[in-house]
This record gives sequence, C-alpha cells and structure tokens, in this order.
Amino acid sequence: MKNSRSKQLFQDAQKYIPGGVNSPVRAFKSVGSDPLFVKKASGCKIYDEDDNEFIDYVGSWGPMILGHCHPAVAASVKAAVDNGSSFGAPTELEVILAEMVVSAVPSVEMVRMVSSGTEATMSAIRLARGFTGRDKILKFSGCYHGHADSLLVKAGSGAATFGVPDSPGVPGDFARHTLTAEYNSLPSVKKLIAENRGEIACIIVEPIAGNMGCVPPREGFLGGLRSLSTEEGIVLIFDEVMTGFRVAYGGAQELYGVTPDMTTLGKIIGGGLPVGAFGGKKEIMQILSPSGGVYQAGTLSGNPLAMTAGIETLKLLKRDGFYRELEEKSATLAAGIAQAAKDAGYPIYSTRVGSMFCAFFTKGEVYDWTTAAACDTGAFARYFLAMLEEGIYLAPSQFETAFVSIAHGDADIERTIAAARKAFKAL
Ligand code: KE4
Repeated sequence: MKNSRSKQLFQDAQKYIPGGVNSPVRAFKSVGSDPLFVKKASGCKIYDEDDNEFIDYVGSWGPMILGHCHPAVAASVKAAVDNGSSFGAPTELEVILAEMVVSAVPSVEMVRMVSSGTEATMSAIRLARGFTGRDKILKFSGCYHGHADSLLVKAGSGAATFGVPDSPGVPGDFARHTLTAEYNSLPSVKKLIAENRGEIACIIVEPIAGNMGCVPPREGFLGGLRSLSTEEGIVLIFDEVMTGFRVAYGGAQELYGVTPDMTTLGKIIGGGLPVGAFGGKKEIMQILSPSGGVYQAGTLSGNPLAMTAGIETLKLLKRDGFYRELEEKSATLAAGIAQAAKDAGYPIYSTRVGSMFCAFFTKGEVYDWTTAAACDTGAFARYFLAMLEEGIYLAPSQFETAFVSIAHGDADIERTIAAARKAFKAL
C-alpha cells in the first residue's frame, strides 16, 4: 500500500506535535506501524493522503454513527457558519439540544454542555463531590473516562494501550482519592465501600466498557451498582460518552433499564464536532454555578456549530427503525468475523453490543481488565495490519472498540468479512 505522503507528513508532524499526533492512540504505536494521515471521509469510507480508500470502523472513535459527511448534517453546519461560529452567549440551539437530550436519556432532568468527554466526566465528578461533600471516587480498572487527573488511574484506552495505567504527572494526593474496583465484580465494589463507608462521592462506570475493548456488563452488575449507590448515598454516574445514542437512543441506561443519578455524554451528540455534556437529577444539577456554588465553565460550551451538528444528528437517529437496521448490519458483521476466525482455527473471543464490537485475541472469556490484558496484542497487531492491507480500517489497539455506522452497506460488510477470512488464515 502506497503511504509515502503519510510517512512524510508523520515526519513533519513529529517536529511540531509530541509524537506527531494530537491524541496518543492515533499514533498506531501499539500496532507497530506509522499512522495514516486522513484527507477526507464520506459515508463509511475514509481516504488517506496517498489516496488509499478504507472501510472505516473507527468512526472518529464513535461520533460518526451516521457515517462521515452526512449530507443533512454537513448542510446544516455550512448554513450555521454563515450566522457566526461562536458568540460566548446563550443561543436557542443550546436549548433545543438540551431538550432533546433530556427527552432521550432517562436519568437526565437537566444538562450542561461542554466541549469534550473529559470535561464532562471531570465536571460530573466535581458536582458529585460538591453534592455529597465527600472526596473519594470509585472507578473500574480498564475503564477510561478521559484524562482528568483523578480519572487517569488504572485507565483504559490509550493509557492501557501504552501500559501506563497510572500516568506520570498525577499527584499521589489526587490518585489516593480514586478507588479502583474490578469491572463486573460487585464483591470488589462492596469491599471498597465497606473500607471507605461514608467517604465515596460517586461511582463512575462505563455501562458497556468500550476502552479495554468492548466488554458488556454481566447480568446484575449495573443493577447491583444502582442498589449499592442508593443504599450508601453515592452518586452513580454512567459514563455514556461512547454508549450514549450509540446502543439505543436513550443509551445503555435505556438498553439495560438501569437509571443512574448522572450521565456523561459526548461524541455522537456533537455529530463529529467538539461536544461533551453532563446531566442528571435536577437536585444535583441545580447546585452547579451559576444556580449553585459548584463552579464549572467553558468558552466554547454550547458552541452553535457543534449544537447544530448534534441537533441534526439526533433528529436522524430518531427515525423509525434506525437502531434495528444498525443492529442487523452489526450482527451480520460480527458473526462473519467470528466465523472467519473459527474457520481459520484461530481462537478469538468476540463481543458486541449493538454497533460496538471487538475481537479479543485470547481463548478465554473477557469480562474485566485482567482478562482483557491477557490478550495477545502482537497477534492483534498482525491482524490489524493485514486488515489495513485489505482496505479495512480498524481501531489500532486491542483495547478499543470498533463501530458500525448506518452508512456501512451489505457490500462493505461482505468485503470486511472476506478480508477477515484472509487475515485470520495468514496469522
Ligand atoms: P474525550 O475527552 O476524548 O472527548 O472523551 C473522553 C472519554 C470519556 N469517556 C469515555 C467512555 C470515552 O470513551 C472517552 C474517549 N474515548 C476515546 C476512545 N477510546 C477517545 C479516543 C482518543 O483518546 O483519542
């Protein structure tokens, strides 16, 4: 595959940008290759600077559920630009998107817009601490909630990919307020609660873990967290930055029927532009400045272009049958890839929830960080590169999730399965 232009750009980029990228996982380091520089995208395809075409399953790490450059979303943003790109003042657009989120997400009675998922989770935790007067937070190994200091402890995604779950630069004083339990293990949560009774402000969890690969919640896990949080006066936060509007219009909380006290969102609600959001019960949200004392702010929060893209995207997700169609595509693809591995006699453990899916390169079941970390990342890297050669662009890490969009057609899915058949045979 021709990649001279990407190689040159990567050399140039490394002169000015640390690691040549603006977010670590994009560097392809864990798959032992140099990144491709993307020039444009449309539908389910991306095109790199050497004019290679790929069927894209990264989807900008989740936002592009409609596919890239959806005509209605693109047109709405183009029109919005002519009205101005940022005012730093309230707009009707923010009210419209806020109302759409409140109507869609069961736990959200009020919502605050920010510009990234990290801002959303960081702010939600501050709000939970302000609401409870408690300092400690409880998260799960392998879950990633953005790069705020208190959350970069045994994190997933890029932190796990680089094997630096506890990042340098996070003061011990911060990290000691962060308790870490094991995903899908209620006993590990109960133990930490017993050891820190009355001191835990919130439990933050990815209701479907997407940052150690795709790891679904086991039966009773989310409901158990709900009961424990209620009993202990702990604020339960579902980090739905990835799962929100992805696995259902109301997110994982709608899919599993478990309602948290707060929810963080991002990715899809911005339609590809920078947006995050955190919301929840009115009694909690009301103590947020300026209606209350917990401070949080942002120059570009509620940016009109981002609001426009988000509104247009959510409108299109509401159409009848959208999620059913996405489910059918995703099921066909995931089953085809699993069958390809089986036919090649290559052991993988595959998972899928809606249009989030993952192939774990291990024989055993994957249900938490320990079992995810046991995967053969070298084999995954060879598979990733083999698929790339076939024009299939997967997430460049075993500890990420792949995404299907509504723009992936039958031919794209068949081509992907054929590529997987070839890739597994060559492993
Ligand atoms: P951002 O700050 O990257 O917008 O969102 C942080 C975040 C929070 N919560 C969850 C569940 C997330 O998945 C993320 C970010 N996801 C990663 C992909 N695994 C972003 C990709 C990247 O870091 O470049």
